[in-house]
Amino acid sequence: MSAERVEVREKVLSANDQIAAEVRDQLAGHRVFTINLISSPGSGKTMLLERTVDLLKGSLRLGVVAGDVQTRNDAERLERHGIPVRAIETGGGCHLNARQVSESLASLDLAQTDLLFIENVGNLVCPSSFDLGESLKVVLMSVTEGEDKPLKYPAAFRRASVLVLTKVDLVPHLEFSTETAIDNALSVNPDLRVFATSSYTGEGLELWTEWLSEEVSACKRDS
Ligand SMILES: Nc1nc2c(ncn2[C@@H]2O[C@H](COP(=O)(O)OP(=O)(O)O)[C@@H](O)[C@H]2O)c(=O)[nH]1
Ligand SMILES: [Mg+2]
Repeated sequence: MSAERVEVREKVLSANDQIAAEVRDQLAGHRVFTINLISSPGSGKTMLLERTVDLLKGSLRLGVVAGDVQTRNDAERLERHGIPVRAIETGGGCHLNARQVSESLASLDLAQTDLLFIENVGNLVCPSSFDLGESLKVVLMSVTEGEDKPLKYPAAFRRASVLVLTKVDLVPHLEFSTETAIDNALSVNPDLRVFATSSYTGEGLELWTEWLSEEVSACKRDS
């Protein structure tokens, strides 16, 4: 990258970081635990959210900000589950930025929200560089993507606190080693908490939603 391009990129990132810090303060003020979901397109982010919302909406007040390059499809899928959802269409952008999230939050009732999910644009590279003011990042990886994705796209795995391995129901049909995939992810980031899930069979979703509930409680206690 040329020196000029590096300078422009750094300016964009620092402007984003400033807005992200404001978003983080705003969310902390309302004690909203916020998750930024990152993965390649089709890894199962929206379906995981649909299942998660069904399991948690009786006990927690939920909200979703759903980003995509184009269409409101994901937002519409999630709205059917009876929770507040805001869609962001980036119109070509390969990631969400903090300003877009900040604008979406303006029309959400944060005082009535315990847990907010941000579904980032499907992309394993760009979203990991842009802080959105979230409490933490969760990276998803489906078993159909191959075990080496953490090695090829390390930044997303390094910056995440949690890895959700998705579509484990398909493992019997694939040449895929769950153990190797998880070892690869842990070699990039030994602190990753790992959940192996299937939104089709429900495997692993209880552990995932229990962990989310505990984090929400900790967020209320600590702030
Ligand atoms: N077999 C299987 N397919 C899944 C699972 N979760 C999602 N899918 C499928 O994967 C595709 C992409 O899912 P989607 O949630 O839209 O992914 P996103 O692009 O990351 O939001 C859809 O065809 C889903 O039916 C799963 O747990 N098992
Ligand atoms: Mg989606």
